[in-house]
Amino acid sequence: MLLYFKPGACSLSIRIVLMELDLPFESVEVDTQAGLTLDGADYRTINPKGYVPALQIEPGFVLTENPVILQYLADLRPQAGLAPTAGMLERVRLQEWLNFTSSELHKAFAPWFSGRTFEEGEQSRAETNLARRIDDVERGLSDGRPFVLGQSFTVADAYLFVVLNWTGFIGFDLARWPTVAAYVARVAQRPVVRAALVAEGLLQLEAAQ
Ligand SMILES: N[C@@H](CCC(=O)N[C@@H](CS)C(=O)NCC(=O)O)C(=O)O
Repeated sequence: MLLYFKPGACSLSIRIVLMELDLPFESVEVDTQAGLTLDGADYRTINPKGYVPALQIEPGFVLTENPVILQYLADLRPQAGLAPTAGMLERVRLQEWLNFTSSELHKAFAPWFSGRTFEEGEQSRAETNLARRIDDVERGLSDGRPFVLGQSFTVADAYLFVVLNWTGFIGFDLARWPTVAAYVARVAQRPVVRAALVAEGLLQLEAAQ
């Protein structure tokens, strides 16, 4: 498989899951602004939508959309337990978290990643909206569960962690949400997550050991 990614972007969750599942893959970095892969290909010929992630499953078959790729991968190795079995209520709960992360939390970061500077009042509106979505995560984890579905790490945690980790990039302090802050720290300690961060140049190798 071939992963098209941008360091630290939501495509990092696909890398984490590929590595958690020990699936062989290669990766190609994409400059989404320029619409080019780092090896010089026109990225729109690979993913006409222009964003990452894209995962080439086999020659001629490219899958896009983070929540879909994550579930596809989890279902390749069901024994790893990264997603409950399709058809079970717990699987629907996983999809609920994936959709929330994608359409609510991820998109709440969009104002910081738009490439333009904030206009008057815009940043505080964006911060209020982001805080509301982080409130939702705090509430979802408030019974003390270590991961979103309970005791074990799933693909929903890979995606949620990557998105929450952007708070560090934009300087948004998680101190108001102690459960969320502890969750991010917990997932960041997973050896595979640390290795994935190293692979994308987001963590020094020595710090990961
Ligand atoms: N709906 C898409 C959203 C993907 C997305 O927002 N990708 C961002 C990085 S996290 C991106 O490539 N942005 C660059 C761009 O849109 O040019 C998915 O779930 O995969």
